[in-house]
Amino acid sequence: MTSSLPDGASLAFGVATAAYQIEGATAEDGRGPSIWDTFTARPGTVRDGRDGSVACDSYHRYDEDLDLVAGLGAGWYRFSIAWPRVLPEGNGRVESRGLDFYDRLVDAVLARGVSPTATLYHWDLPQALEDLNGWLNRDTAEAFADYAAVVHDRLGDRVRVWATHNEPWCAAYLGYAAGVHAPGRREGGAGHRAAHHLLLAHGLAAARLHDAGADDVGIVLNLAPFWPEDPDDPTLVAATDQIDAVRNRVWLGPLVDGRYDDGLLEVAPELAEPDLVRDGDLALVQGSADWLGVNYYTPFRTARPGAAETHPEADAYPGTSPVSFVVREPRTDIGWEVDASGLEQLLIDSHRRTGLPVLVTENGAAYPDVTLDDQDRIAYLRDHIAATRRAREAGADVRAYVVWTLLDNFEWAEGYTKTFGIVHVDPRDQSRTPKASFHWLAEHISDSGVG
Ligand code: IFM
Repeated sequence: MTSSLPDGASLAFGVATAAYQIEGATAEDGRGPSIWDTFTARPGTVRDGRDGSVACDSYHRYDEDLDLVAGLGAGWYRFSIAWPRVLPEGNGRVESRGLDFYDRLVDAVLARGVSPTATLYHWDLPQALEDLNGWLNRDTAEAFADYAAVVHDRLGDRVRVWATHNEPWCAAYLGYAAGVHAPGRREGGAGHRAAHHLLLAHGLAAARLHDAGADDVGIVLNLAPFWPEDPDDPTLVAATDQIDAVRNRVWLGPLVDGRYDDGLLEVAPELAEPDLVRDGDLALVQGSADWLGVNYYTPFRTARPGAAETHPEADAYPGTSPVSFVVREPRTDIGWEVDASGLEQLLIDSHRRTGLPVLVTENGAAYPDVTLDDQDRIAYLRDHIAATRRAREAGADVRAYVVWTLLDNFEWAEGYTKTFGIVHVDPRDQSRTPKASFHWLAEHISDSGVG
C-alpha cells in the first residue's frame, strides 16, 4: 500500500470548494436535479431566496479558479463531485458528460502542479433517490457505493486521495431532523436512521474503492468540541455528553470500535434496531477509513436550558436533554465564536481516538464583504494555522490545513449572505478578486516552503 497523502514532514496547504456551492450549470450536460435544487425552490428555505443554479459559474470558469489555486501556491485542491451530474437518476444510467467534466477538471488541477482530492458526497443527493426516501432508504447506501465505483473507475488513475462524505452530521441531522438543510424533513429520530445509512454508504464505498486499488479513502467529519460552562454541574455535564454522542461519537464509534456506544444508544434507540443496523454493517465501517478529515469552525459552550441562547440547530440533536449555548465574543458574521484552541484540542483528541492521519479539511470564517482588506479573516486563519501547528507539536499526526473556501459562494440556508471566500466574486459579472487574506495566505505558504 502506497499512500499519496501529504507525508506530514511539514504542514501541507490546500483550499476547498464544493460542487453545489460553486458550479452552477445545474441544468447543463444532462445533470439531474438534486435535493438542493428542490429545497431551494421552496419559499422560505434560504435566507435570500436564492439557489445554486448559477452560483460562481465555476462549471464554465474552472480554469480561472484553478489559476487562483495555483497562484495561492496551495499544494492541494479539495473539490466535490456532484452525484446527479454522473448519475442523473442516482443509479443506473451514467451521464458521460458529467464524468467528462470532472475528467477535465482533474487534468486541469494536475496541469498546475496541484494534487486533487475529491469528495464524493457534499450533500447533493439526486432527487430521484430522495423520492424513494433518500438516506432513510438502505438502498441509497448501495447506490452510493455504485456511484463511487463509477467515479473511481474514471478518475482513480489521477485522483489518489478520496473522501466519501463531507460532514454527514449535517446531511443526516440538519436534513432529516432539524429540516434546515435539504431535504428539509423534521422527523426527529430520522436523523439517526439517516446517519446509519450514511455510515453504511461510507463503508460500502470504501470497500469498493479499496478493491479498485485506492489507498487513501477517508471521511470528513465536522466534529466539535463541547464545553460545559459549569464542569461541576452533573446535569449539564450529562446533557453535554449526550450532545457529544450525537455530534461526534455516532461516527467515531463505528469507525474505530465497530459499535455505537451505550450512551449514544440511550438517546438514539433507533441505532439498536436490528432492521436498521444489520449484522455486519458496523464491522464493515470499522477500520474502513485510511485518514480522517476534520472540519472545524467554532467550539460549543453548553449551559442549562434557558440560561443562554437556544441553538438555531437545537432540533438537530434528537433524543438529547435540552441545553442552551453560550456564544462568546468575538464572533464571525455567521455568529460563530472564534476560538482556535478548540481546533488544537480537536486535532489532538481525534488523532488520539482514531490513530489515523488527520487533515484539517475545512477551516475558515465568514466576514462581511464590505472591503477586500479582510484583516479579520487573516487573523482567524493565522490563529487557526498556529493552533494546527501546536497540535502537531503535541504529537497529533496532522498532515494538511485546507482553507474553506476559495470563492464567496452559495452558503446553503444562508444563501449568498455569508461569505467565507478568500476571493471575492462579483455577482453581477462573476469577476473574481483576491482579498487581502488570499495574498496573506499565499505569502504564508511560500514562507513555509510547502504547498
Ligand atoms: O459552506 C460550508 C461547507 O459546505 C461545509 N462546511 C461548513 C461550511 C461553512 O458553513
